[in-house]
Amino acid sequence: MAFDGLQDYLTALERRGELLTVGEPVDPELEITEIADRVLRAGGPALRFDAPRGARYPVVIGLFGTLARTAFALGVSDLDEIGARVAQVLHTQPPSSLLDKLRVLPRLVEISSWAPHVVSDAPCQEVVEERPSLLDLPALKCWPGDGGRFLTLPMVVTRHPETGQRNVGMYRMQIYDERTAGLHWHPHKVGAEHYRRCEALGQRMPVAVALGSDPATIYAATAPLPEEFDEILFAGFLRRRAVAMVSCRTNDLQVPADAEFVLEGYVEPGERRTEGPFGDHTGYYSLADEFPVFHLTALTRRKSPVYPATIVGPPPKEDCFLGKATERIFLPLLRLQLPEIVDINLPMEGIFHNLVLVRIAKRYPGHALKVMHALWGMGQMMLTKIIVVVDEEVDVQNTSQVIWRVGNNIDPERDICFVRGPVDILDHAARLPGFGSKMGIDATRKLPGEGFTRPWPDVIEMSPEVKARVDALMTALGLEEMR
Ligand SMILES: Cc1cc2nc3c(=O)[nH]c(=O)nc-3n(C[C@H](O)[C@H](O)[C@H](O)COP(=O)(O)O)c2cc1C
Ligand SMILES: [Mn+2]
Repeated sequence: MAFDGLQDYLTALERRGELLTVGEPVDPELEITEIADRVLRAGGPALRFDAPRGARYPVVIGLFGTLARTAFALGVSDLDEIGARVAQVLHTQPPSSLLDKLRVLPRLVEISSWAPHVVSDAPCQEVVEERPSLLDLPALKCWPGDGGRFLTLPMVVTRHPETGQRNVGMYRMQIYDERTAGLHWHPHKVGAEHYRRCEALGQRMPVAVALGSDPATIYAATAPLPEEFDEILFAGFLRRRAVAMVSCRTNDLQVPADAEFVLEGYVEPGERRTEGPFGDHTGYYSLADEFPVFHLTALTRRKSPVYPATIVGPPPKEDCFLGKATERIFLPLLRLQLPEIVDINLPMEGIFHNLVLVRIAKRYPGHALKVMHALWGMGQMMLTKIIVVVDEEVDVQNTSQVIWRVGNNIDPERDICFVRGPVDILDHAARLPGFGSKMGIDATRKLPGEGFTRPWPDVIEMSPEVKARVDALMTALGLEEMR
């Protein structure tokens, strides 16, 4: 099921009892954060603040505030359903016989139906502001040490100046004044690459920022897709319905027609300004640093828009659930390259780039090392600080099991490998920004071919016959509750 934009999604949430409207005046500076954080920790509803102090528009937060809500936002009851659909598309073989062709035809037609289309009349352009100002937006100051107010859920649209390839990424923006904002794309992200290309050509780069959309489109902006893959096409796949796009008024980019607000503008080559500090998703402040500057040329909006926000900070926060969606949706993609991977878990406390637990079907000496190095060579996985590899009988979703196995199975000097390479720009412990060391822990059972000649003991388990006998006995013993 696809939603007709953010407000349609909010209506659906309300029907499920997952939207609370707050009529009391609440301050977008710090107060909304504290309320949203408490509600999220309690597994509570999404929140709509109708009277944020000093603001012209309502603020909504918590769109992805639980795992179940995130699944609902993406039109499924379980995120693995999307992973299964991804696997199905990936395994569509090129047809050989005519009969095969006829068989795959419906699927190919379905794939082409996800491609975005352009409309001329769009809700996000119902109002074109005559005096556009970023200060009209009820942007949050999230944490006490933040350097100002930030757009925290923006879909930032850019285009590669040579190939024309579009990208949509979620990169926070710090509002400086009516017409300018900082653009915090990390150097490893696609928006930053487009900007580097523009700078090399000495060109001004058009940028458009959409705020609010169908939640699947919002999620797509956070997905670590290969650089050549259009997030809007991916959103169409998630929604099972193409995204309608509309051309901007003052640049030649396109934005989702269903957006609440659209900020049109550009960044100049060579221009930088101090951005931050910002209470980040690591749970620490990311310190002030120099980032490119967005210049606003137009602000368009719906007649009655709502402003979408999120907060990040010490986990769990909403981005943890978005990350879990990515873990489930992208597993089949990883398995395409690395079929030995049975499952992965990026625990929320590991804030995604710090810790990845990998379950593999180990087949040969050095197999765990091969998997680590492959992951460090794959897209944003390259930023993973710690990769732990376990055997296929270990459920990586159960971190208690993983810790138990890892502690038992490693000889640290032998089984921990250190490598150097790019690390997340938010890694404050790395000795240089964005460049440092990473660690792999091979907690698989060691093989003779790996030089391990001692006997390897079995894990303790009761025999099945005794288990069956005791199943029956438990009731007789008055212990049926503990069966
Ligand atoms: C709430 C939220 C805020 C984010 N903020 C940033 C940010 O400020 N800078 C950044 O580089 N990535 C940020 N990300 C992560 C990117 O959106 C993510 O890496 C995405 O895959 C980037 O898209 P790209 O591969 O097209 O560059 C954020 C993610 C979420 C969920
Ligand atoms: Mn991208």
